[in-house]
Amino acid sequence: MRLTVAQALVRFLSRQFSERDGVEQRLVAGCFGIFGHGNVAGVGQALLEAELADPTALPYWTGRNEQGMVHAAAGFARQRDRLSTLACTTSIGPGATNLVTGAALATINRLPVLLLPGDVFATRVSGPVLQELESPTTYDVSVNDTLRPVSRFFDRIWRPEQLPQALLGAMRVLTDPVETGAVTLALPQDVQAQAHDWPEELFERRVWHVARPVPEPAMLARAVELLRGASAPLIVAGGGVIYSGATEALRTFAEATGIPVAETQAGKGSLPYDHPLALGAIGATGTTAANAIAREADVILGVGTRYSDFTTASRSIFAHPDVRFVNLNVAGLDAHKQAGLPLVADAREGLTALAEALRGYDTGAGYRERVARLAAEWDAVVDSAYHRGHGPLPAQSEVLGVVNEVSAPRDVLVCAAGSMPGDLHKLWRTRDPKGYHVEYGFSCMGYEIAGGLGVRMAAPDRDVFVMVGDGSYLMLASELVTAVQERTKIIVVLVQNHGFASIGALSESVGSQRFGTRYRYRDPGSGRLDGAPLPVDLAANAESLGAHVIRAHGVEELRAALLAAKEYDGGPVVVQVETDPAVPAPDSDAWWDVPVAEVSQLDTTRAARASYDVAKRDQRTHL
Ligand SMILES: Cc1ncc(C[n+]2csc(CCOP(=O)(O)OP(=O)(O)O)c2C)c(N)n1
Ligand SMILES: [Mg+2]
Repeated sequence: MRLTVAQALVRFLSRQFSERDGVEQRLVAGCFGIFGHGNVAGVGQALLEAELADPTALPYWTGRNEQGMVHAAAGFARQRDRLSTLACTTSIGPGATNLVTGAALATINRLPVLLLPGDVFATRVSGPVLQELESPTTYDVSVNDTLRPVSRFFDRIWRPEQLPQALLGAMRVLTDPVETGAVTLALPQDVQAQAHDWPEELFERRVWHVARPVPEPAMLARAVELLRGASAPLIVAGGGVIYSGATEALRTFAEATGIPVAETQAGKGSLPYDHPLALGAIGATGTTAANAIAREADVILGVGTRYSDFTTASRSIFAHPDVRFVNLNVAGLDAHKQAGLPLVADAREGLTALAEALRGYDTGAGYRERVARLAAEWDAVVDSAYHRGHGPLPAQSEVLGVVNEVSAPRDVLVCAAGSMPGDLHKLWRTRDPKGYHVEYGFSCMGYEIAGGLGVRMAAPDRDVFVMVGDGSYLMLASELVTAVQERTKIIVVLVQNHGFASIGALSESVGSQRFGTRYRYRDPGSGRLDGAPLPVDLAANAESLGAHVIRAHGVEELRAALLAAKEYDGGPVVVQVETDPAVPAPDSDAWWDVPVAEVSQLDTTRAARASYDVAKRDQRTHL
């Protein structure tokens, strides 16, 4: 079949499916793009031809910023448990390098996204082409090589003959739960347009099975032995529990054994918040309940977690002198962490096998009661944080409370950076395994709106509440326009506190006096950024982009606005609310390692360093 490289690529992608547990879905459900000279005549032409022949072949959406397109693809993939994703086509040069942040986010969060940047001429006859990087030492690098370290698979298609193998390799990585992340196929602009005779088999319908590896019996036996000897075990549930669809298996396992469950950011939703064995969030942004149990636990069963520094409170939270780890994880990299006993397997398969092998084991009524009591104490803290009645501006925790109370159990909460992820981790009451979507692998300002768009595209039957700070909004709100164009309903709660409340509080805690974290005029007198607040009106900004905007003053107006937003059906709604940045969320009783200056002229820094040195003593490496 004679087609251009780009036409062959589009035709191939339209025929790829993933399958797990017998359920098939499109592997690449569509393509975001921004055109430039590096892709308009190649991939752009192929997408046009495909759309005219069959609009469902590879649906196309126009993005506003390439980074935003990748965020949307990552949000989509996460909502679909990594079984389906989107492609992103870009021009060469800045269009391609704008992908880097999104690619890093996807790879760090282990989310499949397919990136298709244009690249410089393979023939080099027209070089240096507009936006080409010229190196005096080598002619075979381009700006796209910046995508190599942030991609789990990278290939450049210098010749049409290379395309079939590259495509098969790309699909393999996208559908492998261990290897998945950003997959980049760089496409020189002349090669995109080049015709070639392709074998028909290339375009046959292909179904990529997503594996559920089972635990090795020898390792299972060792894990069971360790767990049977535990008197105060704890499960740390990570994102792998959700992606594997293992929440039911987890619940059955926890109920049978009496082992309580603490959740990482990606694992939040593994159990409903009010389950008797749910301790809620663990670590630096955890609940006092989970952190108290974590300090005493003698065996930690990590399930689908990569033990980020927030989860381990920078390696200070697992304080039992003889604590041991059993790590059920599909990825060897994670299974071996904390010198744990590696149980390399799919979360659902592993939990089912463990439940069977641990029959008869129970932590006992006393332990179950202690867990329930600590959880109830935390729940009372959440309740008062939701209903603080702070004035004149509400506290952020009250805003989270109203969003939680107005949202339906199956609605999805999306967030990524600022002070909200930490507050949400400890305070959000999750009622559905797919109801909580905080991107905290990369914690990327600007993910929120774009990621929320992808979530809604993946789950059109759920309302999506995007919580975004003013700083994150300013970083990247442009996909609002995409949501307007597609009439995609997302409810954006824009929390205005005039700067970086999160980093401001962090700055203060490390003795840096909130330096450079407020959005203030430079004061002519002091010469510093401590003048009046800036006259920025983000609600007007959102309005100007075509979003439906509601300005809410205080908690009750916010409630009414969100109820109205739930009823609205004309595309994105932005609800702006101003909060008091000075009210902190309830304390987690946990630490985060942010090194403080060892010598300083400032009293604040010296005091912070003294506290840092004390906290550092609790840090340990588990060997
Ligand atoms: C792209 C990016 N740049 C910088 C940071 C570091 N950072 C984390 S939170 C934050 C401030 C966020 O401000 P805002 O969105 O207003 O949220 P708030 O802290 O006020 O809750 C910054 C600068 C980041 N996470 N991502
Ligand atoms: Mg802010």
